[in-house]
Amino acid sequence: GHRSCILWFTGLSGAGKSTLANALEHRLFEQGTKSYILDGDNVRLGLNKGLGFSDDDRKENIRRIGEVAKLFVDSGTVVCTAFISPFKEDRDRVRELVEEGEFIEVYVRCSLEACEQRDPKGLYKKARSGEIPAFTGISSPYEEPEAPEIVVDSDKQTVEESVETILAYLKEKNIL
Ligand code: GGZ
Repeated sequence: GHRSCILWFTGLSGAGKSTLANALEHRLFEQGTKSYILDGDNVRLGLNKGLGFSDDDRKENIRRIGEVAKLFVDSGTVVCTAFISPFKEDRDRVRELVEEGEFIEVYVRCSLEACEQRDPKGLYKKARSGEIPAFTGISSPYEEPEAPEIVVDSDKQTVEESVETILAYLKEKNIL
């Protein structure tokens, strides 16, 4: 058996949140742990269709995701969320929704330079030219976590190393 929790991945666009969440889910599946990923693909296109990238919309985006994540915890699932979630206050509010120890903030740290170099979708280029307004890291803020449970340096560690770091934390806390 295992305890359920929220693994809350936060970081810049292109830092590797979804990649890490997917690699982790693969490992959890292999060991028989029920997990689920909430990300832009299944949330921003559905439940949160209609929300954009203003400060207020991001806040509401994160609030709703937090509530959904809480439901997953209630159902006994390890839920991984992969959203920029740029505002500390909004992340802290999600933390307050669940029991002590059930909210695990995973800071996927990566320099803006490295994210911009990767630019897998060409969004940074568009942000620089002004084609995309209020882009995180360029024209909209990202507030770094002050006391995340886990930090992974995605511009220095491999995906596998980062996954091992997260698994080790979950085992140490008797979640797995
Ligand atoms: C940041 C944006 C923006 C703006 C579109 N700012 O790399 P991606 O493409 O796949 O991930 C980014 C995603 C961010 O959505 P989130 O729901 O994670 O953001 S937040 O937590 O702040 O609500 C990026 C794309 O959407 N995208 N416009 N202006 N990212």
